[in-house]
Amino acid sequence: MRRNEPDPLVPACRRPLWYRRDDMSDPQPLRFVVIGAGMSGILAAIRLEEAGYEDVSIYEKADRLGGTWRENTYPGIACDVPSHLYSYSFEPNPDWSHRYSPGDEIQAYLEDVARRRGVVGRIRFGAEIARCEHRDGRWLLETKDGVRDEADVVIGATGVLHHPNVPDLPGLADFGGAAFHSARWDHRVPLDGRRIGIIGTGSTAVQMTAALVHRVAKLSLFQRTAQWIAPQENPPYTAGEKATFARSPEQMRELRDVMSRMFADNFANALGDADSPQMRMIAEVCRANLENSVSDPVLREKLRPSYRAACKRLVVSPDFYQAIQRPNAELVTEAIERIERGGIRTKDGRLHELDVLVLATGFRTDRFLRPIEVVGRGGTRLDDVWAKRPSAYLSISIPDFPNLFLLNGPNGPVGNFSLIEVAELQFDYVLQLVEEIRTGRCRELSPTHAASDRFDADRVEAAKKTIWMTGCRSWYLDDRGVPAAWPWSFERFRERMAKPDFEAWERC
Ligand code: N01
Repeated sequence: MRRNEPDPLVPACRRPLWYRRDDMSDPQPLRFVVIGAGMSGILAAIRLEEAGYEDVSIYEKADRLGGTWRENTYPGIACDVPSHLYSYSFEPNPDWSHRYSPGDEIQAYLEDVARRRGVVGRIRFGAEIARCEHRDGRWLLETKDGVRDEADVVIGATGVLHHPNVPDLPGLADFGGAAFHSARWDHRVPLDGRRIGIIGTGSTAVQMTAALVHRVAKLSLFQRTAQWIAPQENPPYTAGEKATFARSPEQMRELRDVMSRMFADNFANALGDADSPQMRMIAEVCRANLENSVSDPVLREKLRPSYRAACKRLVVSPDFYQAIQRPNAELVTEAIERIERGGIRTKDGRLHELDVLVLATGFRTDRFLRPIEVVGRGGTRLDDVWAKRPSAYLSISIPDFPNLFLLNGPNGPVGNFSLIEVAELQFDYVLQLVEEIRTGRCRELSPTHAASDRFDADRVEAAKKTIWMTGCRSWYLDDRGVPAAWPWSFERFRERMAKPDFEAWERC
């Protein structure tokens, strides 16, 4: 028997005695637990309440909501999805300061929406779910502190870019100054006039470099791999534009729709076809940006990637190239030998003296619900099912884990679409599944193994054509080098999310 196949000795759906009812048509009051109070968890709570579900609790391990936007507070943080698109469709915000607004505005927006929509009262802060077990048709949950709860339906909204990737660099613990990961910024550490080292050249490091170089005495950027950088202007919205938005939410919705279409047509949809004209255009824009922005030919060659643009998650910046050319900035391309008390020693023997060291080294992107111990039907353990790599049918649900639905789960449209839009579409789908349970048409829902395997095989096949497989290292790639992301168009995602394909779901 393959590990993921159901144990034939365990009935597929166990219906507990208390559930046996003659009249299956009576609506059932369902209890929901949402894990995580970030953008997706807040969305789930709002949409559940709108749908008439009253028994909803959110468990949040931190003492504040906001997820990514609570945790990432590094200087220069902003979202590279336009703000009117990176907003809930039902909560347009006329006050966005810029086309791409800074992180603290997004955090304030989420807090404001959660407060006004009555979500905050549902959140149990400082409560980290450690275990979820599906037993006798219900989910039994337990926090790290031993608090127990039960639910009919669990929504996993634990995020994608959440667990910091802290590299195993020799001597890291010996560093004499302040050292922290970009998602654990220590705001007590003074930066002005000091020597700062940044390891990494992803979106985070690029934003941080541009924000810090004016403040510090010296900025050393340690580059393992060069990045293609697309120029991106970020104009502020004028008072007049904001007033127009406030008067006319309809106009904001139209803007959102236009942005969504443009984002999909000009960029996101084209990622699935490495040979598309849009990919060629993006390559040309990035190349011209490098040629026109960097005057020193030696530095320009150091900054020139050896792979195709958008193979890694495309980095956008209006000012990184200017920042790295400032006299107090240095791009270090020599590999890191070790960290020492006084700074970073590179393989050429040079010591780069530092007061502050920032690890802009990304995230462990294969975690999702983990480290929560999740035990599904018949004792199936998620750790075993995901031992090689995480997977989920349509990125939403896993065979043998009934009534557990993920938002922004494995292999979804991460990185190439607005994750708010993605989560909204996913939740529409989940609500239709839940409706089956509410109306008593079934008690448990999980995808069949066959549907899940087919989805995975199709996804892996389609991934071969994507730009992500054209020869680079990136956080999109799984242990086999296959992009763990939705390889098709956004339209296709929309279509798949519009209505559940019930033949792919085991209902009992
Ligand atoms: O992380 P990354 P990120 N020694 O994984 C390097 C979103 N985001 O935090 O390329 C030396 O992209 C690694 O090197 P290499 C967005 O989706 C969005 O920057 O693997 N270097 C790489 O340069 C983004 O893609 C926004 O060779 C090491 C860097 O660290 C995602 O978050 C802003 C190393 C990691 O880059 C992650 O971005 C910020 C080692 N041992 C983030 N280990 C916007 O909306 C790793 N690296 C704009």
